[in-house]
Amino acid sequence: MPMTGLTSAEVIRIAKEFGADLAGIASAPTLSDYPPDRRWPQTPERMTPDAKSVVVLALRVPVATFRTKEPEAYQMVNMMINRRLDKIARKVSEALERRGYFGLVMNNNSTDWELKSGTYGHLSLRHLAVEAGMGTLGLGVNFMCVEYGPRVNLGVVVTDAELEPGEPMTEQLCIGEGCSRCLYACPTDAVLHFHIDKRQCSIEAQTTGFYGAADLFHKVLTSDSEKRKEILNSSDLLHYWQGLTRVWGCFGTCPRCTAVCPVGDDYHESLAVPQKVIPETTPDRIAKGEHYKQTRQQGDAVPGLDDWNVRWVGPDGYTGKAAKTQRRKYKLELNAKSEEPSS
Ligand code: B12
Ligand code: SF4
Ligand code: SF4
Repeated sequence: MPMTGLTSAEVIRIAKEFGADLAGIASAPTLSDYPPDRRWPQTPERMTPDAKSVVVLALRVPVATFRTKEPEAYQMVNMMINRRLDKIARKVSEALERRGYFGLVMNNNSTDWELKSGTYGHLSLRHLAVEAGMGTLGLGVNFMCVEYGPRVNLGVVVTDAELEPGEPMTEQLCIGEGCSRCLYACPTDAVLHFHIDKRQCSIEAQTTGFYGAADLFHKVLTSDSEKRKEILNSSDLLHYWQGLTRVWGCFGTCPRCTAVCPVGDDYHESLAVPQKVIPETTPDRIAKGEHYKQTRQQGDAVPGLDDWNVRWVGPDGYTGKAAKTQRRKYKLELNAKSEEPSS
């Protein structure tokens, strides 16, 4: 047992009191031993050699966001949630300091130029959440938990407090290739086999993100005056301006893979009906899901499920146990609600 006088349960309670929907603890040495991609290690020891534990915070994305026809609400809410996570993280950091420890709040959406040309964060928050025992990674590597499926954003506080870490789940929460709903819904075919095509995803998920902005500058610099005038009058420029001034469209602009994922109490309660049909489904996408299913059944090599990566997907595979427990809990809650006296 760690000898800190501060327990994980206390820290988790504090985080929830400050507004986190879920919280967990990961061990810094374990994170250093198991960096998600060994070529570019995203480890707490790079932040500070004194790191002992990492507090992981999660805020759910309200379901209403996935019941609108246009993605604007999701874009807005994503920005708000990440800022709210920053505030909760700061409060957790202050609470840790009051107890004699430090709490280093990390930016929850920036990337590090030193790590794979600026495509990886200083830490990989999804992997931290898995290490903290809060859930597992899905087919398109979204982090998912029993309560809200993949509809959560994450924040992080690195600390020198030695806290008991959560136990990573060994059961895969993602239903897997037999479901493939995220793959069917993805407008840019970015969902791979427990992996993601980041360039393709960015087209929809970062409409005014780095690649979009760089592309706009490139066009302006290399165009003749007529073409420049055209660019100045185009919607591209408006989007870029909105991205800069309203932090809108820079990231988190595509709700599709998260909206349709059937894992999560929130899905059963509020999304099963509106998200049942996936209009983007095509025969090609169905065939791709079927191909992934066969590949896995035959035991063929899948990089996303290799000996290293399977750790975060769930080494026991999908057994349905977590889903059954979830449905039972959901039914009990529904029954309890219906038995409540009406006022
Ligand atoms: C860069 C980034 C992106 C990039 C790249 C995503 C990525 N997978 O890395 C893009 C623009 C594509 C993106 C999109 C989205 N993102 Co984003 N993103 C980040 C960011 C800033 C860093 C991610 C990172 O460091 N990844 C680390 C690498 C190691 O992970 P990886 O590339 O997935 O590698 C693993 C697998 O792919 C697998 N693998 C499988 N096959 C192979 C093959 C090879 C050769 C290799 C090397 C690996 C590999 O192995 C690796 C280890 O497990 C984080 C914030 C943070 N600091 O964590 C947010 C973050 C991950 N994003 C988030 C969100 C909300 C999204 C979107 C849902 C937003 C949206 N809808 O518009 C989408 C979802 C797309 C998806 N299915 O992944 C949330 C996570 C929410 C969740 N529940 O998972 C985060 C944590 C932000 C936050 N604070 O909440 N994101
Ligand atoms: S965020 Fe959109 S584009 Fe990216 S993987 Fe999910 S569905 Fe595809
Ligand atoms: S939609 Fe299905 S396949 Fe995709 S992450 Fe969710 S459970 Fe897994």
